[in-house]
Amino acid sequence: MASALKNLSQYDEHSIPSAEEMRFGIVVAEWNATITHALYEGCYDTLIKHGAKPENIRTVQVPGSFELPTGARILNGQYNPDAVICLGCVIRGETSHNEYINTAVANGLMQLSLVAGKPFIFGLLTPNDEQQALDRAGGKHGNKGVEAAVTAIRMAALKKEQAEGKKKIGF
Ligand code: RBF
Repeated sequence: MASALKNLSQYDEHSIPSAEEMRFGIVVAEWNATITHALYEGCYDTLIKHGAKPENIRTVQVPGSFELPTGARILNGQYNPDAVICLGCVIRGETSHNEYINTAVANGLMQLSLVAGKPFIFGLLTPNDEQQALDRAGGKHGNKGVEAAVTAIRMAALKKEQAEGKKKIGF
């Protein structure tokens, strides 16, 4: 029940700013490709749905999720998008490798966000098993790639609004 309320893939489309003038970078991890490609599809389609132009979306692939922050930094340096979206899936195993990778990615993306002053979106699934991943990559819990795209648009719009001196308050 509670998780149904947290399915942010269902959102008010009219409340999302237009992405027409925005440029996006997407970084996708190749590990667990069935999952990450589904995240990518949801993410890309959502950006396009909200007005982003295909020529303003640049995608790179990295081997695993651990490489997402480095891929994001390279893409940001070369393309300078309004937001970078990172998509990956680290499935819990018998050892604690997942904790190291997940923490490194979270810290890396937060550092990049704060240093660059722009959004680096954490679109990393951290499931206990493959079914939990499938449930969040177009299954019963929506598609976290869609949510990553919506967050990227909203944060890029926030930055543009502030740069233009526009005040926007209210929830
Ligand atoms: N990368 C992922 O994106 N998802 C995984 O589930 C995943 N599991 C891994 C498990 C182990 C034991 C190791 C060593 C790596 C794993 N990786 C995974 C790859 C990791 O993100 C990275 O590409 C490599 O560690 C090379 O830096």
